[in-house]
Amino acid sequence: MRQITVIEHLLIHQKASPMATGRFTRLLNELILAAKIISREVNKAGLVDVLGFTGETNVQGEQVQKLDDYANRVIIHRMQRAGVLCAMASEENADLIEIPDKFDTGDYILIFDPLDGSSNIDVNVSIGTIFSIFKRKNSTQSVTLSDVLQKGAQQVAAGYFIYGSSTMMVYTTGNGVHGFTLDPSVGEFLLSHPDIKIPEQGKIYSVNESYWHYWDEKTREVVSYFKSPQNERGRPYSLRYIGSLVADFHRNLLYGGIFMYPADKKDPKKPSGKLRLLCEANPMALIVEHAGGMAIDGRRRILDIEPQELHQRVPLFIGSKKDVQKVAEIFGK
Ligand code: AHM
Ligand code: MG
Repeated sequence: MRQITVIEHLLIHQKASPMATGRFTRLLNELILAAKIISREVNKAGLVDVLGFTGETNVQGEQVQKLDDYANRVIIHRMQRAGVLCAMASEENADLIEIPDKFDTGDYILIFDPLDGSSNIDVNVSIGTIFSIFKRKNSTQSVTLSDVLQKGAQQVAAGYFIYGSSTMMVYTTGNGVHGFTLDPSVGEFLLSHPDIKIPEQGKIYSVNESYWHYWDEKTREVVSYFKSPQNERGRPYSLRYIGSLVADFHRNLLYGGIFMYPADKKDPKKPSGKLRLLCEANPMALIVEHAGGMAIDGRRRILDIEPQELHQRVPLFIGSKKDVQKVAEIFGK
């Protein structure tokens, strides 16, 4: 069987598309290389203790960094030099990341969460890198925050890397959702899940139910629906919650189901839920919609929300179409 890499797939399937420009291919190539480096470090995470790298420096005399910080640096370092971006935004950086004058620039904007779910690293649970790509609106002036604060529907591509039992890349440029698995022996992501479609109705609900007491009545009604033997499915959905968005989303994308991170009152500083619109909700929403699913904040389509700030948080209900429609129905009553 012919093995197809991400870039080959992009070129074969999008010949007529503006995404098949050398610049976009370059962007994706650099991002993939960054993810391979992160994947290698994630896979070695457990060895740090075994090998006795307990102090500030490792045997090479290098600083031992927290993995999320490491992943952030790898992506920024590589992507600043790619010559195709005008700015980046990371979950780990408070402000826009500019491209230094000494490097070439382009019209693309990259927003990313370098290592989502990183609190799970020490217990060998899957984590991931999430990315969202826009084009700037106006290329004649210097880049500003308003170039980055575009609604999710304007994304030209989005995806994630999951560092799990294998490392996978799942992405869309608006032409289907495709999954590639890293073959460590050849060092390439090879097409393993072409044209992913999420089942129209799922069997799984994923939510941190311990926040029940911090939820409003509608949210409780939503969660009660999925647990109820009297729901439209006629039996309770199974609860699966890893606490790692990429892993929870990826499972539900393939098996069908709904992931929820509702607004809650547990932290008065974050009344709109925990997940970030730009680097978490938007890219997952683009993927789910192109796989036939839906993503809403309860009432609004995630991709239609006009962002007001870089690190804006948003309630998220995402997954199989019928399940998300049910949430919209309950919130709309
Ligand atoms: P992080 O970006 O700081 O890693 O937090 C995001 C993670 C998501 O991966 C996951 O869905 C969520 O936090 C879990 O939060 P909670 O522990 O409140 O259920
Ligand atoms: Mg995150």
